[in-house]
Amino acid sequence: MKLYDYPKAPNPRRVNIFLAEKGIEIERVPVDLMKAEQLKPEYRAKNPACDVPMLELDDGTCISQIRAICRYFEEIEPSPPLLGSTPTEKAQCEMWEHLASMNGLLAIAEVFRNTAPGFAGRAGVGPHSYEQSPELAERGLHRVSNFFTDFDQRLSDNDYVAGDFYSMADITTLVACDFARWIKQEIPAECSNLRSWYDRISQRPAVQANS
Ligand SMILES: N[C@@H](CCC(=O)N[C@@H](CS)C(=O)NCC(=O)O)C(=O)O
Repeated sequence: MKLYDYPKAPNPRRVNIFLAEKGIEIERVPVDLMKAEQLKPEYRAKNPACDVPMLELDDGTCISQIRAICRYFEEIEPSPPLLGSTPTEKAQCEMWEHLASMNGLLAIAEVFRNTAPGFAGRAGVGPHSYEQSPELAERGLHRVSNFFTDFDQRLSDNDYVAGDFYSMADITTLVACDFARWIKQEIPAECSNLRSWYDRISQRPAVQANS
């Protein structure tokens, strides 16, 4: 198996923390996003979504999209469980991981990709070209602010994002909090629940090893 990776970017980091938590070692193939290697024909033939990370199995099957990649590893290496253990936990994990992706990571990406000069004409991830939109960037900033307050509320009576167990929902939320620095945002001082959760989760060895 090979993991096509660009560890400096937030989305590959989610899988790298996930694998470190499970103690899985895997061959990495670097895909340099700064050189647009994700758009090259050889890579596009394996992953039409033109993004990283991407997992290539020994039989040549290619799996992109983080949820699919993590699902695969959870099935082949169930311990420790990172996508929940019971039907309820699994649903809670999926629900909160989805919310952290949509309202955290994607809101931050909306600001970053619609303002950074290097992303002119590349405001969306993937094979298609999109022009930058200042309105989307402005709206994105409001969304990021709401992400912080909503997740602070969630953590006011839960030890972890999905409930009382550590999961992929925590990994995605932590990566979103760090990614927010790329747009000069950080967890507001008044979000004390989110802040103390962040301090606790960022001490985990798997997170430290991928910081
Ligand atoms: N929805 C994708 C998101 C992956 C993604 O956005 N990856 C970024 C790096 S953080 C990427 O490959 N960007 C390529 C580009 O900017 O063209 C997933 O779940 O895997």
